[in-house]
Amino acid sequence: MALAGAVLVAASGCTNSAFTRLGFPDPATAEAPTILHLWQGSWIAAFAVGALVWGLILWTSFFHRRSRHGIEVPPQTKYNIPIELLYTAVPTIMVAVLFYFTAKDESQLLKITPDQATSINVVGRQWSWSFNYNYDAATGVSGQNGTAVYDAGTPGQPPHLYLPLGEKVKFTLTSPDVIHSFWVPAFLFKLDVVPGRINQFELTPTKTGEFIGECAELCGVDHSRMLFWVDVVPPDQYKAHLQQLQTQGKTGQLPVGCGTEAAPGQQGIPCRLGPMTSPKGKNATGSDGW
Ligand SMILES: [Cu+2]
Repeated sequence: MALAGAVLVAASGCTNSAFTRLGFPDPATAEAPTILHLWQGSWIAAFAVGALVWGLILWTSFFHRRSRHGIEVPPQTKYNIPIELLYTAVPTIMVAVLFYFTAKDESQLLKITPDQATSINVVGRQWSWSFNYNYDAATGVSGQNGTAVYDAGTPGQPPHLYLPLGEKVKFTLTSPDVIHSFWVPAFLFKLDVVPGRINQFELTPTKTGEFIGECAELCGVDHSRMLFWVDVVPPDQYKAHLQQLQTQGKTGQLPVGCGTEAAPGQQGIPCRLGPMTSPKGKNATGSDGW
């Protein structure tokens, strides 16, 4: 319990050191602290349970060890209903508490708001990434109904995903082949990229820099090379990057992987929004306006 208390004091303070993050990277988005706190809370709960179990083990080892002289067997307890009920109730309560905090944070993190300025479609494919940036050529900024520009990588040349500092970005994840997972460790966030399904989330980068991103779902022979870079830059540099993509001729969007974009004569996998974001579902590519 003393150890649990020490962790509680150390981890719940305002400081954000490598020790109190318990192995997590320094959060680089406005949403990441929520995930960090869930992680720290889970560790505090685990340490509390661990301290209790270690205490009981030591207690029985010291105070109920076999006596040096006697060979008597201590009283054996079998079929004790109150203890059996306790064994069942306590783990159920523990799982319920962990589930409650996880579900609470998850629904907050996956909430989609209507006011984000930037919208990016991330396509995970065997074995690299495409990024379709929503982009309005007329105003030079990304917008909900503007022209899109794109960028794409290969296993040998990981692509760069540019993000504007301090601006909320909506991500739409799609896959044309198998399940991948979009993971940027510095964002403390990971979400599966599932064929036939549209997974969405939002985040607001709070630190400039170049961060590594990777696929976190075994997806085939070159899975380990399915890397990308995340460049968080000031908004004017972000705009300049999109303009640069446009001058390179990378306008329009690369295949999203589902919906109306199947090859001629083929039936595309329908795009379906998850039940969390839309109970009715949506069928056509781009119908939610990325
Ligand atoms: Cu993958």
